[in-house]
Amino acid sequence: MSVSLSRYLVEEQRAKGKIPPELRLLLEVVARACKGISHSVNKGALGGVLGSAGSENVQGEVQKKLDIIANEVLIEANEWGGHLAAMASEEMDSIHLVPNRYPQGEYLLLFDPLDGSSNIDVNVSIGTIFSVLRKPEGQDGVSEADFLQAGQQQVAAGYCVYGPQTTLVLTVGDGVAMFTLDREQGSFVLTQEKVQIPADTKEFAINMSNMRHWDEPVKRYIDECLQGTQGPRGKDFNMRWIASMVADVHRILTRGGVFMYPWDQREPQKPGKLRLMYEANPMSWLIEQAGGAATNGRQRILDIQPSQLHERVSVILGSKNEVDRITQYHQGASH
Ligand code: P6P
Repeated sequence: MSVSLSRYLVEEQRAKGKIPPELRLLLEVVARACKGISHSVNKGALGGVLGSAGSENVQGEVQKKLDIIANEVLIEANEWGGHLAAMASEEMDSIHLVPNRYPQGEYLLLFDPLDGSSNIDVNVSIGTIFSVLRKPEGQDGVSEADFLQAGQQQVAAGYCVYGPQTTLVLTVGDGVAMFTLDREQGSFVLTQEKVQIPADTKEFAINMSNMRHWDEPVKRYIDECLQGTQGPRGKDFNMRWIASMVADVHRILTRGGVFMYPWDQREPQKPGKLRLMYEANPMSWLIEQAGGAATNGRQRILDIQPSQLHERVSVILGSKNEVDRITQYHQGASH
């Protein structure tokens, strides 16, 4: 008997008391929005959704048509439910308040509506990343400052990867569960739960073209991996880099590995490329819930107290023993 996402969430709410009804509703709505995004992504050129939209986002990056479509699908799906107070998106400069004509809820939803955009036009896996926080108690209205909570405050986090399968991966603090979209039924079906990442790995994911710009600890770690059985690690390593965080993280949740997008000297004033609130935090919670680790080289990503909605962070996440080793190499290093 297959278990649907709805049934999984009802069990998490009713049998385990892990989530309240409003959070269950929110997650069902987000999943439905991801189904809609998957439909648009899968149409590709046939749907006239490829290519650039001719605009830039808050990061100064060229927006793809699908970036904007995915953002609009998530906004429209979540405005009317009464479970949210506001939303924040990589594609929007400031937060999006739920319009007054709808009831206000107690949750804040943050998302990267379509991560990995450079892969859209070349038919490589992309995905939606989302994070849920509670709106601080005892205040009317909501402001950007209410979103600036450390990742350990999340009450739900997940992503939907649009690849050969459309798979929703979710945690509400009770382990990690994976749901594959059954297109005939139009529903997400539980295909894995209690996901566990091996503590050791032979696979690293990093963009090697940036090697000359890395800090010493990262150069040391990758150099040791490349030395293979001849070097201090005593084993050969494999490399993957899909340039789509959702796809790289999905591989790591499925078979282990370590993912790195570290600070580098190209833009030294930026702590990293990836965004803390709606990329690193949700992915870090998923990884930790699956027994892995996630740091910025010096501290646990989920402990970082954000100061800006779109702030960036250095990301090292995946198999615990590798992340611990890389973090150790950073202790006492210069930068
Ligand atoms: P690079 C996609 O644009 C993204 O934000 C992540 O999904 C991905 O891991 C990274 O950037 C890829 O960056 O510099 O290798 O193109």
